[in-house]
Amino acid sequence: MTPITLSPAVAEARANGTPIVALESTIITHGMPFPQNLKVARRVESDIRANGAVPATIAVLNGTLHAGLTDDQLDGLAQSQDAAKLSRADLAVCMAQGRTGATTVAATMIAARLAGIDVFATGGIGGVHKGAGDSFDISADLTELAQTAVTVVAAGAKAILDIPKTLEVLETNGVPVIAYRQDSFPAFWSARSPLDAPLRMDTPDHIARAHLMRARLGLPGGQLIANPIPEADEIPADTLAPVIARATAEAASQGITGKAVTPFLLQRIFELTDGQSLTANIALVRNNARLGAEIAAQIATLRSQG
Ligand code: PSU
Ligand code: MN
Repeated sequence: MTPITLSPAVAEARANGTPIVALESTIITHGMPFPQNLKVARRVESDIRANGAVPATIAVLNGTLHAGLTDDQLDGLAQSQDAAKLSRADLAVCMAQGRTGATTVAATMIAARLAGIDVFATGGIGGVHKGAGDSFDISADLTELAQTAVTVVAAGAKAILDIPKTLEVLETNGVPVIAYRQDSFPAFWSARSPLDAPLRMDTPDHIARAHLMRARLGLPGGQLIANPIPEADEIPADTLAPVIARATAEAASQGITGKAVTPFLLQRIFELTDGQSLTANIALVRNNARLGAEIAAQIATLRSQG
């Protein structure tokens, strides 16, 4: 038996071919503070429903891998102080020990594939950290994109990462990086970065067709759809640059390493901007959820046409 438990709503959607969008949970436990994290998680789920798809938030609760959480489960996770951060390496260990953990982009992709879900929406992906030449800190999200066939909608990558190196690693791994309706690779809080994305698509239909074509070609990995933050919600890169520099320097001087690096930086940036970064974060996640629902709907339509 497949080791994943579908919520009744997700199971019904699977049976009927209704579009589904997977959501990660590390953004809830390690990406935003309570209670905003719970509010955003609920809001993003309702955005997906409003766009005709079923949300499937992924998490491990007491050893069980879930696709689709009840509101009580979501609430419990948002308030939990000791949920682990689960990437590819951690998933089986957490389940074997009967523990609770939130899934990163990598682990959410693994769960989505197991649950038969094609599309996953989040805020930002992990990538190659600044200083990776010394630290070797490269997120397992990048290699997951190379091997797991899920289309991931994100707002590009945060400037806490080395964006040129992140794009190089994705290229080496054969991951299509597709900017949505613009040429520039978006930089999370800013709609544009100085770099162009290698690919561009302008419609959910084309993205859905490329997703299905990869399967027909027998290509194992996913696609990264880089969806820019709406311009009204942007924070200029200049405003955040000193904040990011300070947070990165603090991480180094405090000896933060491994999987603690990204949560540390996200938390410090939230504090150093008095929560301003969160408003933009919420806007871009909701924007990604909407596009994810549109892509999932197109995939469902194309499948039903055979
Ligand atoms: N980047 C963000 N927001 C996030 C994360 C990354 O802008 O919430 C989270 C995601 O869950 C991502 C994970 O998969 O951090 C990457 O962690 P690491 O760099 O340790 O692989
Ligand atoms: Mn890392």
